[in-house]
Amino acid sequence: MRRLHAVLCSSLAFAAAAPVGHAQYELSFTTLGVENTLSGSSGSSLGTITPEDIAIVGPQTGVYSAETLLDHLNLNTLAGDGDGDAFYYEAPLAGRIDALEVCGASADFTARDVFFSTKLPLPCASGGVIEPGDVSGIRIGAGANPMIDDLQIRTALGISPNILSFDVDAVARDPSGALFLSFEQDVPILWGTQMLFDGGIAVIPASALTWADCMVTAVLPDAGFIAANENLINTMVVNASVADNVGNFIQVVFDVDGLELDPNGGTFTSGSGTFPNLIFSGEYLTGGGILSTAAGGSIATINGIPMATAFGWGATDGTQVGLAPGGVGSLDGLALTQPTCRFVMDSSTPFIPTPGPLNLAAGGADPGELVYVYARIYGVDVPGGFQPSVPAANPCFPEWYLWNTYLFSLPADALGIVDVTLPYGGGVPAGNNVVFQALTNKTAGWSLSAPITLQF
Ligand SMILES: [Ca+2]
Ligand SMILES: [Ca+2]
Ligand SMILES: [Ca+2]
Repeated sequence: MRRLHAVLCSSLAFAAAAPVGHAQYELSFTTLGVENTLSGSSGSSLGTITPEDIAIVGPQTGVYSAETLLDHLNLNTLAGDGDGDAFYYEAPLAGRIDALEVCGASADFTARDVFFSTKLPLPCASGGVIEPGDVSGIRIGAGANPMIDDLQIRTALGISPNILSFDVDAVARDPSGALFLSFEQDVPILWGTQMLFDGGIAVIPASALTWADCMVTAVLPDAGFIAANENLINTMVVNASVADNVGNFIQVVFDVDGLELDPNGGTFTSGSGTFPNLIFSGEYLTGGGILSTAAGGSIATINGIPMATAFGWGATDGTQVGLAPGGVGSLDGLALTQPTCRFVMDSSTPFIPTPGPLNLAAGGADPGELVYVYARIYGVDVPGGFQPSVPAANPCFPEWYLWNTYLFSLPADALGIVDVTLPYGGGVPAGNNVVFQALTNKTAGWSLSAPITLQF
């Protein structure tokens, strides 16, 4: 097996992150409830989208189905044992991924370019806690990597420290550097002179934010304001004339939960200014509906596909974003990108305290291509530890998790998935965690998967 390792490792060194060169968009999103992919993902655990998973749908997924981009087990591995309880598998981890943004080049973004907000505080093993009011990523080495944090948002919008339940639930970054935000609760802003309802949208203009790459390094106090209040958003919802997941007319948004720039451009005007058109999801937009501020309120269109069903034409059933129909709820976070490399591991058996089944799944391989699965026993669980990784240039997950044990290789099925359940008879000492990572040759080059950790 040494030779195989040598071949694969040298292949990684030559892999280049070449642009995919596709004009169409992919939509990354999170969901308010548990949903299933339209494809079924070959019956693997990748076919379940929980509120702690990030899904992606678009032209690169083969069939038009949402698929897992990053599973909660991947984020668990990235964050490490942040709560220091010497237990490396946490469920729930972050409650929900309730806001999503991709920063940097939107072509060929990787897991480290994904920024998000959480419902619960997410402690990171090597430093920092991602608070519900932050928008953050997790940097290599398991530390919080904020795009903008709770305190900066409070400063820019004049939100009192006495407001304890402060939770970002939608974010969109204008290429100009402005940030659009919505919150989970109604929040008094500008020192109580205005109320931003949960169905409204605030803006922090670019002139009030200093950026270093994808991180806000300074904010101007009290420079943000309401871009669209909840009444305006509700008017837009009515104007869109959109059906919910049982075909009923939707009259109010209830809560804006996801935001992104409208890929079709244009602007909207409110009482406070003129802004780029935004697309948004919301709590009453069931069936995974997405609307736009364009034309006074309309059904959003991505790659020419309407993102909801017009009232009178049946239900919005979720298939427009690649979810399996049947009571599909609303979308939570939204982020549009150019098509990107997707290769991810998951498992339906994250905690294996005694001998029994051990499930490993990988998704996003090219159909028929061999998927190589590797592992590394991290060792006896220490409080606050995390699985070490090193940067590795490849089109998919940008780090190698230092695996040293080859497990198996199998060809991916027609959906690009390998799903194996092995009889695990013991062998890993109890109280150890094991990191798994897959490798495959994709059209874009030799690619590493997002890693998972199983707890023994
Ligand atoms: Ca833990
Ligand atoms: Ca949040
Ligand atoms: Ca909101």
